[in-house]
Amino acid sequence: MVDSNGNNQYDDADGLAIVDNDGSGFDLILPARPGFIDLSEAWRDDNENRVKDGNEIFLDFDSSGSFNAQNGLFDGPQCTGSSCGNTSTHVRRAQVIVTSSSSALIAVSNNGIELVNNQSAGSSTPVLSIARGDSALFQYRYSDTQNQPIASSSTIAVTSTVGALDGTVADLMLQSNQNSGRTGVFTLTNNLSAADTAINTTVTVSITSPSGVVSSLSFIVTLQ
Ligand SMILES: [Ca+2]
Ligand SMILES: [Ca+2]
Ligand SMILES: [Ca+2]
Ligand SMILES: [Ca+2]
Repeated sequence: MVDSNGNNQYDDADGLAIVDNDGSGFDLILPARPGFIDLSEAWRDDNENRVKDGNEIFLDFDSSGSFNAQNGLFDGPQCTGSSCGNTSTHVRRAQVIVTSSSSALIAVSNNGIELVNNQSAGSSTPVLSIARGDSALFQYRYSDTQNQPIASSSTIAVTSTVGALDGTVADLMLQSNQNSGRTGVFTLTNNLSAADTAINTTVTVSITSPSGVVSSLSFIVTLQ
């Protein structure tokens, strides 16, 4: 609440209950107008919809056996107004936690077209051909098995048996709770000399989880 008259107490002069907040705890809520933030009992918003659904657990502050919504009263100490409720409340703050699988999904695309992924049988024939001296740009997307971020501290490595790689070919997964996978970009250059004959190179994207589980995706590119 905002102590608008500066007397270190909640009193009627400080304003009435502000009920247009979801009380989910996902946001640090500070009142933008006189009054106090009126909170329901604290609950765990399992489906992140900012609504207390019937199957979500809650802290039963008043031991009533049921979930109490906002009560229109100021629940906290130093209350002298006509809207005083409980003398304390559960202070809460919510944070999304992602539990990642050790196995990773990997897909590689070129020019916006997916070439291969590690959920289906890989191709034993070349997926692309690169002229001598030219480069091709590849994007790879990776996630855990639920399309969430892979485990933090996983390592990501891109290798090729022939040709020159550049870009994000060695990376470390940082902590993240974004609701999606992550992408990297690399180029493969056909650095064969004029005297060389065309050759196939095998490119591999490999992800190693902190527990040592390796997920990888290999594909063949012809260096003309
Ligand atoms: Ca006051
Ligand atoms: Ca919910
Ligand atoms: Ca209750
Ligand atoms: Ca209240």
